[in-house]
Amino acid sequence: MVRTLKIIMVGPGGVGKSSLVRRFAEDAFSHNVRATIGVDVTVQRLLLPEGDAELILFDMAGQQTFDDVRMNYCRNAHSVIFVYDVSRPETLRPLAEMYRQISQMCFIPRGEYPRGVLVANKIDIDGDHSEALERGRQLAKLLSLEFVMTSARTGDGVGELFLCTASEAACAARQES
Ligand SMILES: Nc1nc2c(ncn2[C@@H]2O[C@H](COP(=O)(O)OP(=O)(O)OP(=O)(O)O)[C@@H](O)[C@H]2O)c(=O)[nH]1
Ligand SMILES: [Mg+2]
Repeated sequence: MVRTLKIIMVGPGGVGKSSLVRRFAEDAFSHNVRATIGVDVTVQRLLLPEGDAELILFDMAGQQTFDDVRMNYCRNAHSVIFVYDVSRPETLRPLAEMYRQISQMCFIPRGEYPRGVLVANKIDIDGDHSEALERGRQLAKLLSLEFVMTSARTGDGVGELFLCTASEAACAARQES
């Protein structure tokens, strides 16, 4: 049986959400990417230890506020990918508020908390990212999210990210059924 898993990706504008999806789905990367408008949906098969899964990835625009319409895309999500950019540590801060909003509108009403992954992206960019990484790790721990470091440019950590997210989503789907 193929399990359908709904995954949403959120994070501030330009942190690399769409680039991570592209690396995963097409094994490609570009420096010239348009900012997402609304939401982009990508469907991708993945083999998990427990069987075949079909991931439906909702890649949300980062530059728009989380209004009710956008929040509707989050309904019935099995897991959430929260992305920040280690070269712009200020992109971590809004994730706590996004977590709160998504929890309140989509997960708490059905008696759950969001499961998923907090992603430190752009680790290929030169510089000392130790503080940005440590703060990300701490926030992930606080929110009971997995923590994964990635580069959509080189592909580092991208396979691990989607495998980890899909496993979390499969766990949520099992509890549902
Ligand atoms: N060096 C580097 N650049 C990256 C990486 N991921 C994304 N970028 C670049 O960062 C910019 C923004 O990437 P997007 O994938 O459009 O970011 P996004 O989070 O989808 O942005 P919105 O759609 O506006 O929310 C682009 O120029 C990408 O090429 C990465 O891992 N390393
Ligand atoms: Mg995008």
